[in-house]
Amino acid sequence: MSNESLANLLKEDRRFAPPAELAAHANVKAEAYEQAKADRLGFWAEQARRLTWATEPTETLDWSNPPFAKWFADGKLNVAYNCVDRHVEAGNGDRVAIHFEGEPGDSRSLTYADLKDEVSRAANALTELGISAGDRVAVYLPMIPEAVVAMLACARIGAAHSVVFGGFSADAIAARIKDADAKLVITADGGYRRGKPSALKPAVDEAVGRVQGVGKVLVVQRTKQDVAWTEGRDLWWHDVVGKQSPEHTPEAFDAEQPLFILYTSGTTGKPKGILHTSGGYLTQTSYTHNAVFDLKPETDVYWCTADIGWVTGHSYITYGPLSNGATQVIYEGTPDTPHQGRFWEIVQKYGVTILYTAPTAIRTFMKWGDDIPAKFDLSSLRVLGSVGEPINPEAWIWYRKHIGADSCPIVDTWWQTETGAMMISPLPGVTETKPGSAQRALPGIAATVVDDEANEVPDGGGGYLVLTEPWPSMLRTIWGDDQRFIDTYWSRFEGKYFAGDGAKKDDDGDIWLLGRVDDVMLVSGHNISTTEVESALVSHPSVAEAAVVGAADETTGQAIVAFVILRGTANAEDAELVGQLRNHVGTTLGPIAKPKRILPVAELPKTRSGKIMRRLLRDVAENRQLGDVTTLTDSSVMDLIQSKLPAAP
Ligand code: 6R9
Repeated sequence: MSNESLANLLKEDRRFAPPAELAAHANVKAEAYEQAKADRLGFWAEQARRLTWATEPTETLDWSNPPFAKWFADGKLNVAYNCVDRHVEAGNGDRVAIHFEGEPGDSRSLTYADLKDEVSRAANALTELGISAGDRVAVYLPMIPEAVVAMLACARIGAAHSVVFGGFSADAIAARIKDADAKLVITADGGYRRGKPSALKPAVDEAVGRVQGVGKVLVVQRTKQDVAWTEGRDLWWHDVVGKQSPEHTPEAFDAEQPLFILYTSGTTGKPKGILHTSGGYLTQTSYTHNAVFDLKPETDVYWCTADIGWVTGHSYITYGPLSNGATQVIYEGTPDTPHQGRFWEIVQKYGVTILYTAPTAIRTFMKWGDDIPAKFDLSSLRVLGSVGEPINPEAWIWYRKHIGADSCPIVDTWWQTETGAMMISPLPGVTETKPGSAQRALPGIAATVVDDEANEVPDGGGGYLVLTEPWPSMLRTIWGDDQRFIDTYWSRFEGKYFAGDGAKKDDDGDIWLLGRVDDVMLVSGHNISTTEVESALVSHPSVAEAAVVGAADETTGQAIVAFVILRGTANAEDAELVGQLRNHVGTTLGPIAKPKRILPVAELPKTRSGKIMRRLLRDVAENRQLGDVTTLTDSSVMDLIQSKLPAAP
């Protein structure tokens, strides 16, 4: 972004009060903000008591060597004990921890007692395979209960896991194994995706062949497809884990014991290994999961549709929900297999009460049509969550109306791999929500928006999102690269964490996220957010999804180019419609935001976590060779887009 602060174009006046019944019994009330503000560290020390510690911490934050934080450093705990054993000891062993729904329709439920046995067996197996505290284990699995068991087994013995999205290439796996120096890989023969078995082990075989140091590969049998087998290296999970004792004594580790490394791609250079540790991370994932979803573990059925390979799966499938003793659904497959109502069928089947999904999924459901969710009983739902990208106001309204019976509060949760847990979000029993805004920092969190000179912008202004105080689940460093940690996050504005997102404050001081700073467009000297133009396009009845980029332009510096997916009956060849869309953006946001070109496409390039990869669209719009496509869900999408394009003027 240049010196001009981000223009504030979108006006959104719709407001939704929390349902009275929910507000009356909410886990967290409005006072929490004031209490946490009055004594921030005291607030987090109190939240740490949600956990069971082998040695209670007396210290809260050690910030003597910023930006390297230590939280609860003299405390000791076992993360897996907190997620499993203590619920069994409290008499809740019969409560279902995981309702697993496989894509082909197979299902099984694991109680907390079952999970304790499984995690203990897996922990014993890891020990037998020579893994000990401080080692790293790579995990490359489909969305099956063993993914959660593997993560918890690592945590239980003090080893750090590094989960790699199932479906990432051998290159990506090899780079991650190498960077973290993993000694063991846990994978599966395959998983089910889009109605058929999809192999996982070949990519691991290729990756392990290329790097040093991986002694064993532990293989879960999921699809029973044929696999190549390296004797002496490959072991079946059911053989090795199956024969172990279900007894395992959890050892207490320091609060700062590494828990996991998770790689984020970033825009350039090699992926960053984001390091999270134990006590602070679990405190904040547990607190936010309880507060933001108003979780009632005795009665709620929670479902987060994320993949375990994304931070959302780590914090809001494994650690947050299980530390809170929640009952949750895990679904293996895609939302359109075997039919486009699969998600709603699952909500109906298990009586899901809390649903946490991504804007990309919501926009897809909008495109498929209102009639699909209408066929199912969704009346169990009471709180809806969104994560991963800014949610366009129209998608927010659709989610509330067609999924949430026009009454469920929506919590739009802003956070990152680096933050470890939610940072900015409404509270369902407190906040009067605004479609498209994540609104305000959670209790105990300090976030604001600053301009180029690090000055806080006034209400109504736009700029960069920063976090101004350390928080318990913050990344501790980039694995093996402290300098890159400092340079990337702590050097842009002195003493503040730079999130890399553009944001604005509205007249009430509420925060609206406007997309990655790298994506902000500079048109005739005005900084314009991709998010606002996309939201304006999505608010037109003919548009289901939109991705907007700035392409080099001789006259205006950059020109706005929009790629749109049209809804059901709209015709992509209709030149008049394209004119209408341009005018619609003009009247919604102002003439400066009118796209120069609008290109109807069938699909948009997305990462495995559902984020639109605007970088690739910019390459297309500027007639350049495509950059790195390895994190795309489906790389054929780009061929499709390029083949449909008229030659650039
Ligand atoms: C949890 C996660 C982080 C980036 C983040 C921002 C975008 C996530 C958002 C959101 C607006 C939200 N993002 N949630 N933008 N509103 N509610 O997504 O982590 O994969 O590391 O991505 O995602 O741009 O900086 P991660």
